[in-house]
Amino acid sequence: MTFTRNKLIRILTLVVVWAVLGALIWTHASPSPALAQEPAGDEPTLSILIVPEGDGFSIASVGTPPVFNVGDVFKVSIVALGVADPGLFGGQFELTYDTNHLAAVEESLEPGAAMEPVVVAVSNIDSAGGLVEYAASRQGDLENLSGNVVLATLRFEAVGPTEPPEGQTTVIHLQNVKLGAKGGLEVPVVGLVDLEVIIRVDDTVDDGDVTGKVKVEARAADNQADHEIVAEDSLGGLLAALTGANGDFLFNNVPAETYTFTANSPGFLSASCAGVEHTTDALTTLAEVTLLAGDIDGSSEIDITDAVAIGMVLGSTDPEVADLNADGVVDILDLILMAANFGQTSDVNPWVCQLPVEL
Ligand SMILES: [Ca+2]
Ligand SMILES: [Ca+2]
Repeated sequence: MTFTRNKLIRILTLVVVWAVLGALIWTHASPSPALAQEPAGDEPTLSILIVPEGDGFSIASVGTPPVFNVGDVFKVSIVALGVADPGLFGGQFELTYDTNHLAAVEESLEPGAAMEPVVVAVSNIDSAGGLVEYAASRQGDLENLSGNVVLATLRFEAVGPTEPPEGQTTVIHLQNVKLGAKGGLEVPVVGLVDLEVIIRVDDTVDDGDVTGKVKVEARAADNQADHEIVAEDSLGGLLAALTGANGDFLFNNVPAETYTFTANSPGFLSASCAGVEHTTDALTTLAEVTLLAGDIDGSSEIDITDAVAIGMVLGSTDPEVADLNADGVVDILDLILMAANFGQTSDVNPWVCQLPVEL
């Protein structure tokens, strides 16, 4: 069966969270290296928990640590568990995470509902450094909160696998925690419980392909081999493909991403198409493009430099980039092809690879 896939929120059932919660409470009451000290009295434990959201369910496997697939997005709560009298009015914490495996989702850091109305003093996500900073207090003449208090929630995307080796985890780590009650009284915290998750590459579903056609001016329909198409994803990853004799190309098993496709062929003006969303299991078909003749030096503009480059090899019967029409000689016909496009640039000649959908 097919689950709704990437970019959708991946969910645990309430049952799972209660299992995790139960395990934490059990841990709290048992000798465990997870806690630096035994609970003494009524001090709360600050924990990072995965929370259920929506009605979907597609976590790769249930258990501790939870397992996600690359591309999954999951929500966590930072929860003060077992807050007793006098209660809690505000808190600050930092989270660190490994950016090789996880990305905090921009704008997703929010106060817990019970904290409202709330004054948020610090709410930062440092995506490059893998750091989240948060500090917030309830606002006005309100009561302290007790029990299990959600300070804040936040979404993470699983961006890189932790396996192999099997069972290897990545940690979302709590640090610099301070909780307080009304009147500015510090609430001691007895233990900080990090969240470990496993991230896998989901190899149960084939990625979809990307196909299309690239041609160049002045050459026969069956003489369009070896034009290069480069696909660059949003993180700078590159894929490349070459055209066959009729200009058709195929990228096999392309990860779901947003790509910029650029078509190149020596002597011709390159053309790019940005913002192409490729979904995992679908075939993406790009509209055909014909590259303009004359950019001999590959500078993305056709200008006097290209004219000079043709002039320097005029009459040559050696294989030359300047033999634009591929008839085996560089001559006036190639110069005419180039001159007709004089002044054109890649910027003003994009590859319009996604045509509007006709209704
Ligand atoms: Ca040029
Ligand atoms: Ca020629």
